[in-house]
Formats: sequence, C-alpha cells, structure tokens
Amino acid sequence: VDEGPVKSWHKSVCRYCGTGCGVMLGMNKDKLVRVRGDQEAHNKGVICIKGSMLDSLMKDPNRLKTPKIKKDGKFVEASWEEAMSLMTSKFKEALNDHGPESIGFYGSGQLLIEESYTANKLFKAGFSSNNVDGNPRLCMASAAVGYTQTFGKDEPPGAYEDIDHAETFFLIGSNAYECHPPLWERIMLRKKANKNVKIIVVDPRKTKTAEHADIFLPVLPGKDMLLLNSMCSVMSELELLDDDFIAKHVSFNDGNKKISLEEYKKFLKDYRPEKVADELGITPREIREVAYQFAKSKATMSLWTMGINQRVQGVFLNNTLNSLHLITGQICRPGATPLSLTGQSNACGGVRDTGSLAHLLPNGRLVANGTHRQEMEKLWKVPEGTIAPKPGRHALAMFDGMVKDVVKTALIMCTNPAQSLPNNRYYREGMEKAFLVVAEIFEDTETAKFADVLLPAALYIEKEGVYGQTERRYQIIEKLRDPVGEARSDFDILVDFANRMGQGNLITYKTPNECWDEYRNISKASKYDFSGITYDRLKKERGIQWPCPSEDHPGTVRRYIKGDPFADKHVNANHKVHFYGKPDGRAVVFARPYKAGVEDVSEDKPLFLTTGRVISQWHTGTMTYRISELKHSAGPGRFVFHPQDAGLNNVKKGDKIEVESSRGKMQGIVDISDHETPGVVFGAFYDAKFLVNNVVSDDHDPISKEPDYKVTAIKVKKV
Ligand code: MGD
Ligand code: SF4
Repeated sequence: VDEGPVKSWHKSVCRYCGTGCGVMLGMNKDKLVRVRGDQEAHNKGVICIKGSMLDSLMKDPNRLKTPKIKKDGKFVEASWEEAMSLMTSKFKEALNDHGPESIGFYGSGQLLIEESYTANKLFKAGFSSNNVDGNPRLCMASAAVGYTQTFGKDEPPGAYEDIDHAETFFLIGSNAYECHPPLWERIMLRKKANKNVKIIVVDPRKTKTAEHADIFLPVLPGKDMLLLNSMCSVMSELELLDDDFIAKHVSFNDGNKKISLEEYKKFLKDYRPEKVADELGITPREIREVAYQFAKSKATMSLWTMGINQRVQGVFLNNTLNSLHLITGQICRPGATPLSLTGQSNACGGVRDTGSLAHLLPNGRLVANGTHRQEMEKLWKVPEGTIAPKPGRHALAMFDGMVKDVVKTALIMCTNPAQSLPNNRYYREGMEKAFLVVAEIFEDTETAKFADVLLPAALYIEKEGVYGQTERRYQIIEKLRDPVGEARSDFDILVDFANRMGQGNLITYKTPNECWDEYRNISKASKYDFSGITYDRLKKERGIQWPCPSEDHPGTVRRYIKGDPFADKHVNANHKVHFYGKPDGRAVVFARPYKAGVEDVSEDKPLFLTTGRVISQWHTGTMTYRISELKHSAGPGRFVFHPQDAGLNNVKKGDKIEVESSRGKMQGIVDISDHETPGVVFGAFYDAKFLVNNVVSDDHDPISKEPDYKVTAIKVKKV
C-alpha cells in the first residue's frame, strides 16, 4: 500500500538487534513510509534487510488492540480497568498468600531502558522480589559475567571504531555476515583498505562469514575451550607474551586463588596443540598459525556472540577470550580489543546496565552483596533490608518454579519464551499452570496463548525511550505516532501497575524522560556514570557512549585508558592502562580448564544439532515472519544437513524426519546445504511451526545460567 510521500525525516534506532543501527524514518503524518540508514550514525548509513523493512512492521494490520482476559479457555475483550484490576488482584493474592518468591517478572532486551529499570525497581524494591529476569539470560549472561570476572566491570573495553584500526579479526562463534551485517560490512571495508588485514573465523558451520575468512577453523561443537587454551599455550611456548603489559596490568587466578605466571604457564602445558588438535577436529599447525597471527598482529580484535555465550562453558570461554588479549597486550589500543557483539537492541543498556536480572542491581551491583543492596536502598529511598539478600530465579529457574507451582503469578513483557526457551515442552507446563499476564503487540504468539491476561503493547515509535547497544552507546527512540487501538507502552503499563499495587511512592515519575533523569542521576554513584547523557543531548547527537559524567563530556570510546574519566587520574606515559574495576587495577587472567560437555555425540546419538538465526528473521519470527518478503527469503524452518550426512542417513531434501535428543522428539523437514559441516545439523528458531527448541537441551552454564543452544546430540530417522 502506498502511503504517500515523506513529509518529514526523523533520526531513530532500529528496534531489532544489538548492532543498534541509526536509521532515518520518513513519516507522512502518523505513517512510517520510508526507512533508510542514518549516514551520520556509527553504522554510516548501512542497515540490513530487517531494518530496511521496519515500515512493513509498523503497517501490520493484525496488531493486538484491546486488553483480553481468558475465560473458559477463550480470550474475551476487556477494558483496561478490568484487565489491570484482575492482574493486580492476582499479584496481591500471590504476595499475601505465598510471599515475594511466588511472583516474577520476565522481561526482554528489547524493552526500553526506562521500562526495564521500572520493572526492576518495582519488583526488587517495591515487592522485595528478586524474581526479575529476561531473555538476555539466554543471550548475553556469559559475556556479562566474563567481563565482570576479568575486568571487575561488565561491558566491553572497546568499540565498533576499533574495526577501522584492527589488522587481525578473530571471529569465534559469530556469524556476523548474517547476524550483524553492518559490522561485517565495516570489517570488509577495513580489509579492502589494508592488505595486511586477516580474518580468522572459528565455527563448526561453514557460515557466510566463514566463507570470507583467510583462515577458517571448523572446530567440532562444544570444544572451543581446547582451542583457546591451546592458543594461549602456543603463545607461552613461543614467547609471544607481552611481559611488560603482564607485569603492569595483569594478575593470574585459578578460580579459587591467585597464582603466578609460572603456574599459569604450567597449566597451559596440557593444552599443547599436539594434545588437543584431534579432539578439536583440526591440525596442530592450524592452531599454531592462528595463535601466532593473534599475538603478532599490530592490532587484534576478537568478536563473538552466541557460539561462545550459549554454552555450558560460556563464562570460561569469555574469560579465556579476554585472557588472550591480556597476555599478548592486544587490548586498550585502537584496533586491539575483545568486543562481544550483542544479540538484542537493548540487552546491554536495558537489562545488563539497569541490573534487571535475578542476581543483579543497577550499574554493576550484585544482589548478594550487602553493601550494594544498601547503596541501592539509599538511592531508591526505601528502608534498609527491603531488597531481599538472595538472588532471584534466573530464566530457566523462573519457569521451572512455575512447573513446580512455586512461582504462581508472573508478568511477561516483550518476549516469547514459549518458543525461545530450550527444552520447551517442559517449561510450557509451567506457563500452563501459572497465572500469566503477557504484554504483547500480537495476539498469535506462542506465549500469548498461555496468557490469562493479555495486554496490548505500543510498538517502537509509538513510544519513547533509550536503547543501549554493544559498545556502551545510548541512543534515543522518539515517539512519532500514537499507539494503535487502545495499546499502551510497557512503561505506562508498569507505572499504572505500580500505582495499583500501592507503590506510587516508589515509582514517582510519570514519563520516560522523568524516569531517565532519575536513573541517570543514580548512575553518578557508580563507575557507569552517564549522568551527562540527557534526553536533550540524545535528541541532537547520534548516541553517546558512557562513561559520560557531565553534560559537556563527549562520552568514552575506549575504557581503562586516557580519556576514560575513571582511568584518567591513574594513567601516565609509563602506565597507560588502569583496570579500575579491580581493587589492584589489574585485570585477571583465569586458568580455566576444558570440561567435556554432557551433550556429546555417541553411537546412539551420532549428530550434533546446533541452532541460531538467519539474516532475514528476527528471533521467534513474530515480527519478521509476517512480512512477506522476509518470510519468502527465509522459507519455512528446516533441519539443514551437510550432503555427506544426508547420504549417510539416507535422507534427501524435503524428506520428513524424526529428530530425537535427550529432551524429546520432534518431526521436521530436511534441507541440504554445503554450508553445514559433516556431523553438524542446523535448525533456526524463527518458525513457530518448526519448534526446534522442543529438542534443544536446557543444560546451562553453572555460573551464568545461560543455556547451551549450540550443542545437542541427536539421532534422526526418516518417517
Ligand atoms: P522475540 O521474537 O525477540 O523472542 O527470544 P524471545 O525474546 O522470546 O520476542 C519478542 C516478543 O516481543 C515478540 O513476541 C514480539 O511480538 C513482542 N514485542 C515486540 N515489541 C514489543 C513491545 O514494544 N512491547 C511488548 N510488550 N512486546 C513487544 C529471544 C531469545 O531466544 C534470545 S534473546 C536468544 S539469544 C536465544 N537464542 C536462541 C538460539 O540461538 N537458538 C534457539 N534454538 N533458541 C534461542 N532462543 C533464545
Ligand atoms: Fe537493525 Fe540489526 Fe539490521 Fe542494524 S543490523 S538494521 S540494528 S536488525
């Protein structure tokens, strides 16, 4: 439908992924009619196919427009008054009868910062319930814990700008070509501009990213710890360590206590390439080559995402990636840095920075730390002892609590766990049992089906607030039109809910801007200080990177060096780096052993199943799978085999098969592609008719509690 010419252009941010692309939105009155990349933003005008079709999303006629309440198994329209009263009475009932641990909030890295901040404050300081978690647990938790353990602070030291300076790119567990296309384009531009640039890709799949690599290491799923430790061991053996950097800025730890450099080197001996290469499925020579390139390059940048985070050893992998940079001094210089790419638009700013996970409090504080609780109680002006000392339930534990009838009532916002959680059938039992309030933009999502109360949410430019992406950059989305029907922003829903629950004295702000001002002032009391980032500035500038302690501060591109307000007073010509997250100013290199996964192939289950995204689809497809061009581009969900495995299993394209894992069975259709590697079957999770998470294991990292979506052992049979 042609909705007419553009009458005005507005700068905004794409709502989908953590690249956080700046977009220009062409409006005709209240209609979004054109989208293009913002030339002045960090992405320099480049956007991907999903972002370029944001106008189609906003045009969708099938939005949820009124609240609904489930009666006798069917949804019936209700007024906001009826829906909110029922929600309030159910939460009050659970709190009175069963206490704070019987309620929960399950949020999203796509909610605005003001929304996650409000939910977190309301539940932790209003209801004394730490059962606040969300989908970033499935996505970024291992990276967040990894940074915190290594540097003492979450969020990366470097930035996208480092891409323009790097000489070696080490991409591990990242399919940037499909999942962060503008960043991939920036890497390719850098390669074109400098003939010395080398791209190393480590991935069990021969992805489009891998196709462009100078060196591609197709390691077997679940084994990367062997590779990273082996690279460290080569660096140690060949004396590629940066002794000066180590002496000034690094300490070593075995997970329990400090150890010496010599002890660390001894630990690495078990990982000599000759000892581990076979198990990795590559050669010792390849490991040596990659280690040498990493250490000797003028500037090495590591980029990773879910292939590393969504793993039972996710935290150890993150620690060790950081360690590779620390022992070689490939850090805190332009182009030399670790940079974990974020999955969602606001997982960093919205959830990690606001502390909206079960074990966190705002700006890097921990629930389990008494001083941190007291600090937040003071800042939030609630009596000492209000915040419960025990971390709440992480994502899987929250839904497990529903299965076990311990979590009785929950609010789910901006996420679709009935499709996105692993071992899906099990957690759906919990969704069936608990009283669920679901705020959604569409009625037909898998999770909406389990709602007892369904609330219509405003989408994207129907509301206002801030997103914070991968590189600590905060950017604003301005409201450009009213919500459809009776929809309300998640922020308005939360503020209304707070008032109805008698928490009007806690949630005193009424607008996102007032909420932002409270939060940015609170940030002053931390090393995240972004008090200088006002709505006014965000409306004029193309995002600002924190720390940013005053309104005339330009923001901080790289942390821990000159220019970072918290490092400034500690650095000088002789001592250029200061890791202020640690009391001794030293980042920690951990000796982290490899542990064989529970999910390994065997005679009974001879194939690995790995899962993830495709370029044209966003997560569970609720928004992108209804846009015909994007749906057509992705096609229906399939089990994708390498031709060799297809032959061995006697299946061909289009065949119906049954896949069985330790978690259950499901049927699906076969596709064949030589982008897969022998032994590995791929399944994307965007298609609700192909619920791959029915067979994906819910084993998770014991520290970050992030599930391992990447390694499930399966067997297949034709049906
Ligand atoms: P989304 O599709 O992003 O998936 O999983 P989910 O968060 O469950 O869900 C967002 C929902 O919010 C949609 O239903 C959308 O319609 C709704 N929505 C959109 N805008 C708004 C709004 O403004 N307000 C409200 N209230 N609702 C809105 C993502 C999760 O999936 C993540 S983060 C990861 S990293 C995991 N990855 C993964 C994987 O790699 N493999 C497999 N097999 N499963 C995975 N699941 C995880
Ligand atoms: Fe949007 Fe991500 Fe695509 Fe950029 S890369 S346009 S942020 S989906």
